[in-house]
Amino acid sequence: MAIERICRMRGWSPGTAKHQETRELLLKVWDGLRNRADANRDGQVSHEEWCSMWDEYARDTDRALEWQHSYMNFMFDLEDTSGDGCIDEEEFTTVCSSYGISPEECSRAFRKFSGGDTVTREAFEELWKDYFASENPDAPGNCIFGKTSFD
Ligand SMILES: [Ca+2]
Repeated sequence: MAIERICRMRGWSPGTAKHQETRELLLKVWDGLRNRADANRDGQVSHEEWCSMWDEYARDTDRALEWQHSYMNFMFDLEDTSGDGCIDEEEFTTVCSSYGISPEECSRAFRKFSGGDTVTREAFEELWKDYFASENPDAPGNCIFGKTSFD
């Protein structure tokens, strides 16, 4: 479902190279996730398994698993729709509002984590670590998926 939704949003039709690439990458992410997180091997990742996996990541963000790194790069490339190596506010709002978050909230989120500038891959990586690892509820990285409040 994620593959189809993402490809539809970006206009990548089945059979195109981008569609194929996205499919392969997301399946790799899913395999990596399942190998690491599905502790009881039932083919599903439970809420508990998901949290325990990211908790382990949070204890040492420099030792991210390969799929976690691929996932981070994938999200960056997804949001950098122009492909110029920076995410700007318009790109971010377009992509995140397609998940059902209001464009206003997306803009607020972007301004909070970007400090008003565009976001490079290096900066995104630091924000990503914050999102999963920071104990600070006000860490800018908490907004990288477009939400600004978490209740
Ligand atoms: Ca861009």
